[in-house]
Amino acid sequence: MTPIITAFERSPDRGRGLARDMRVRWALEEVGQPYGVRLVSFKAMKEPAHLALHPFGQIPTYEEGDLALFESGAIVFHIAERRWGLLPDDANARARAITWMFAALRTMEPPIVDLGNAKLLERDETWYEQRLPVVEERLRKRLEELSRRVGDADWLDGKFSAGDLLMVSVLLRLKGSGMLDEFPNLSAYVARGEARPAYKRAFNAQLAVFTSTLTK
Ligand code: GTB
Repeated sequence: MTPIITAFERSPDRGRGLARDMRVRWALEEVGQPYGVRLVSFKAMKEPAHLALHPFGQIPTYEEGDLALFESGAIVFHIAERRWGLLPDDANARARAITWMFAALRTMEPPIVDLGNAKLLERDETWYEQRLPVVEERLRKRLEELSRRVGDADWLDGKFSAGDLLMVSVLLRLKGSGMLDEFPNLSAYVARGEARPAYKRAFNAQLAVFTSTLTK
């Protein structure tokens, strides 16, 4: 059965691949699983049909037969569990890869989202100039720690895994902020992720959605 995911009808990132359907598309491409996409408007996301799939009225969702999932991390994990290519067979290596999935989503993504939100939503606040360096410093500390661990390795723990897929996905949101450039090994790590054929296919697919909306 071909899984169906949801994505923004008009992504606010203008096709830069920063919305969270991108990581699900990438995972599906890595394992060679064809998929369909249902595009949803901001209005439709808050209506009962979509809320039945996603209690918080967001994208992405994932439907496969009578299974419906939400949360990009859970969806990537499901894909990685069901199909070969994103999690090692060895039990300990698999547990470590899953640990990196959590690290990406729970340790790295929150300060990255905080920085984006501060710049996007808090610019006009009187306390913005005081808060921004605090948010940046908190994130910089995490990046330093991650950079130290990655060192000159290609991937987080041996072969590319779902942990790398999620880590690269969350770090990509820093492109253009200048913060990733402070850590050349992390920039190179992200570039290695972007160079993967599966990443490129996923990126082009979500970009095609944006470019098609330009001609409508
Ligand atoms: N924890 C959930 C998950 O990982 O799946 C979070 C899902 C989520 O945040 N979805 C966002 C959404 O549906 C889209 S990805 N937002 C609509 C809403 O909440 O009403 C977040 C996102 C949006 C836009 C950009 N951008 O423009 O750069 C980047 C990321």
